[in-house]
Amino acid sequence: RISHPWWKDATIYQVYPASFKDSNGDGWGDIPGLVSKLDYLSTLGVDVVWLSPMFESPQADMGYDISDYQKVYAPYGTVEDVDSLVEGCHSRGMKLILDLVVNHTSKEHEWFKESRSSKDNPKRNWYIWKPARYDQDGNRRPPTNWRSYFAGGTWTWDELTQEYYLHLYASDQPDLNWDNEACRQAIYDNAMRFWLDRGVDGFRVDTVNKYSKRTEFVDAKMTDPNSEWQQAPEMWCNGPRIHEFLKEMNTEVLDHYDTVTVGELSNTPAPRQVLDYVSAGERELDMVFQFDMIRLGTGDGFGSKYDFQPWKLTTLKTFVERWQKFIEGTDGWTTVFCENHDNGRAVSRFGNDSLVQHWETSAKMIALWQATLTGTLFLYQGQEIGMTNMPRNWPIEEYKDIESNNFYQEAEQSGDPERVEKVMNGLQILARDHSRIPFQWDDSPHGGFTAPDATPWMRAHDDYPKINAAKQLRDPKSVLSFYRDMLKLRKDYADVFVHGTFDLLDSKNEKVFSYVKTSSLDTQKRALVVLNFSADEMVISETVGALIKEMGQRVLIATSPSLQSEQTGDDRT
Ligand code: TEU
Repeated sequence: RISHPWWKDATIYQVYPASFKDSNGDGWGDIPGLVSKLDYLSTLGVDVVWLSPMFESPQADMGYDISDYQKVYAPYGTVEDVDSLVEGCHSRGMKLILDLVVNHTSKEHEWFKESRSSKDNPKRNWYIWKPARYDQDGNRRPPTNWRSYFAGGTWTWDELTQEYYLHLYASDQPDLNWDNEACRQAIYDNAMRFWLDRGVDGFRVDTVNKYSKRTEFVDAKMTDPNSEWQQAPEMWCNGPRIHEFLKEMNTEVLDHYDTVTVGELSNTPAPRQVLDYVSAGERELDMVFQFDMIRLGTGDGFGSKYDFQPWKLTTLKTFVERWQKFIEGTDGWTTVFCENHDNGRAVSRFGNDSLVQHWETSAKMIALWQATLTGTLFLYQGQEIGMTNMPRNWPIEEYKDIESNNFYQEAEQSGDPERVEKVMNGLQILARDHSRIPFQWDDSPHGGFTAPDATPWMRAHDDYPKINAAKQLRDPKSVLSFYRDMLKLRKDYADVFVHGTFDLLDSKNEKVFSYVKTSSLDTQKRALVVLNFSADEMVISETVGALIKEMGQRVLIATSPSLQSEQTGDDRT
């Protein structure tokens, strides 16, 4: 037995507080609601709960705009409720991690209010302020032409002090200036130590590669001729001091606690660069989310994110293979995930969500796929019951996300109906809203998420009578039961599934995804995984057929009942 840090074998379950469980009938999920479901999570096989931001916030970006790191947004509860949550997790042998959102704050944070109050305020340099530029006609222009993630530019003019401030996301989310030492110390104290001292076990670190901006603030090259704003991730991702900052965060804070960190690395595409963040020897982050696969289907540029691009299974395989293999022979670690609060539902994107036909096998296939991959496994709330995207016929008014709304408005303002249609189609598949609708607990009104007479902050899915946790808990063959079985199997054969090596088979096959996992302890111990990503009945390929002969026909687990019956008890291998 090799001993690993606890978080490598863990299954981590993401809870989006607004939409998980409402205990007081105000239409918003809350921490007491989450506490009431801890037994459900523990029975499923969850080891760690990751709670998305529940801090004080005006909710311009659903809590990713924090106005006080040490307070809880009142509809979610209180700091004492978080204490009960920590206690509730720990008493069940589970851990709790929070979101660490410190690339930016809300514009309502006291720090920003002070910073914007005058040019000589001591906190002026806690944010990034720049003077205007003026064009030939004397018109005021922002310092650069950068496009923000949420459409529009990255600079907002402040009348009082006559300068622009930088925001990579909404103008409500000014970027903190990590180059300022006092600002970094305040972050460590307010956003980190405060919660670690209360027993929290670590953080999911939001937008972690964006703290260090490049020192020269120059225009990005024109990639979108239809817009005045140009994408410029190279100006702020993986900047010059980023590794210094992350090392400091460890020596100053994390090293003094037993924690786990998982950082979000959008726009860090190369394995070598990713390793710089997650190599254990570097002491920066324990693991990261790399975004290649989760971005499948999105348009190439910032501005075209919702121009849906059909994708091929072979591309998905390439991404999975790359991020499975990049740690081989290194001291790095990887993660496995196919859903979160920023993306559409996996069964609707990677599988088939037709309730009349394929939904159930498809959701189980995704479980089988995810639970047999190497790395720390992350599940997003509702994935375990196969929750699907919002119905296609829901109008734009049901989309509440700032990003969805900004992209839609931008299309409308273009005056081009085709553009509007294109963006709407993209949103119907990819919008962040799909994962944010209420959790479907049972078949009572609003899927049992809130009181029957309450108005949930987002509408519950029309299909909750068919897809809900209560129904699936009663059924040993349900998607939920399958997830529970898969999580157990993953633990029983952790050397193969969590820590094993990955070898892709039939890389060119566009319908079936097959691979072999080999134990990290004994290379004779192998598992063959065969996943039919198509709606067609497929015949086993020659390569797979030969392997089945070589390995013996012992079926460990299958999504199809006929295959399942071939399972041979103690003979399992
Ligand atoms: O997301 C950052 C990020 O890298 C993007 O994937 C983001 O989801 C957006 O869709 C870009 O188009 C994190 C949070 O997960 C997200 O919910 C926040 O909106 C964002 O940071 C800002 O804090």
